[in-house]
Amino acid sequence: MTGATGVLGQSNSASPSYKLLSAPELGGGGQVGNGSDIRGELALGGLAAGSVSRVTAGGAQENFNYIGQLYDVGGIVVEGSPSTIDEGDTRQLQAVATLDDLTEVVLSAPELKWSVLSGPLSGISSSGLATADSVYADAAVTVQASSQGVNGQLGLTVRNTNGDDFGGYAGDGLPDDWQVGHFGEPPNADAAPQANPDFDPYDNLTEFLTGYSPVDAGAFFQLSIVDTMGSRTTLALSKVVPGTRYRIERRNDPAADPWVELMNFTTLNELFDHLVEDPNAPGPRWFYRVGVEPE
Ligand SMILES: [Ca+2]
Ligand SMILES: [Ca+2]
Ligand SMILES: [Ca+2]
Repeated sequence: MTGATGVLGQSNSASPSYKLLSAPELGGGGQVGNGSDIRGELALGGLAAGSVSRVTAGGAQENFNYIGQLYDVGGIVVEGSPSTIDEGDTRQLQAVATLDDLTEVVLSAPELKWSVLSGPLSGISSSGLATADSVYADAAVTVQASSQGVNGQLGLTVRNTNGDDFGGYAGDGLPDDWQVGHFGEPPNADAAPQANPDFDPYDNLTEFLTGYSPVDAGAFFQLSIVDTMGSRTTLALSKVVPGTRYRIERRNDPAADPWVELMNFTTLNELFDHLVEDPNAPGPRWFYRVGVEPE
């Protein structure tokens, strides 16, 4: 027998002036006693009603149920199903102790202590309700339940169900995992959509939409004319990526004409040096531009 025990009054049970009565009204964790000279704290509050005995004087009632069971917590198993939590959501956890007589009891506060060992949980309530933080990618967490110096642990996964909700990177139109991958966890002003920390021609949002690194001054989207034959012009887009819509526009007089859309398209695969043909370019000179937007 080691450690604290969960039953009080056992030393008094042999006294002729006391009787042990079951005490279902006590619930878990309460302080019980006979009001004068017997008093103790339950060491573990999750025992089912009726399994904790109360010492009382006089013996007005004799509803014997369980008396004087002694136990140690041999092990704790933490249960929670399913083992995934969507970010921002909650999951009810339960800690089950196996006692040294091989019975099992569900533990509860205050004898049971919850803690988050690692991972993005904002906390666990005293009743075992775990709340997941926002994440930028699926993330593992480990929770622990402790009682009487015995620990039980459980691994859970917080699922990333919203790609743009992570801390200081939330709601800015850039995927949080892309921002964390290039700029680390927030806050980082360099990660803002309109920032251009590599001082190339394009801001971060454009770099993302065109599939280029926002931290490499030598890597950025380029549009070029690779061939002209009469009114037929071939354009090259340095790279096209899935998830982005490309819009090709043309005009003749940059001072007077509006841009006219020639085509727009998306791609299923990342392609380099993607060629686009304009078969009917008018006039002695003309200009092109390409716009990008989320697909
Ligand atoms: Ca998220
Ligand atoms: Ca974001
Ligand atoms: Ca840039």
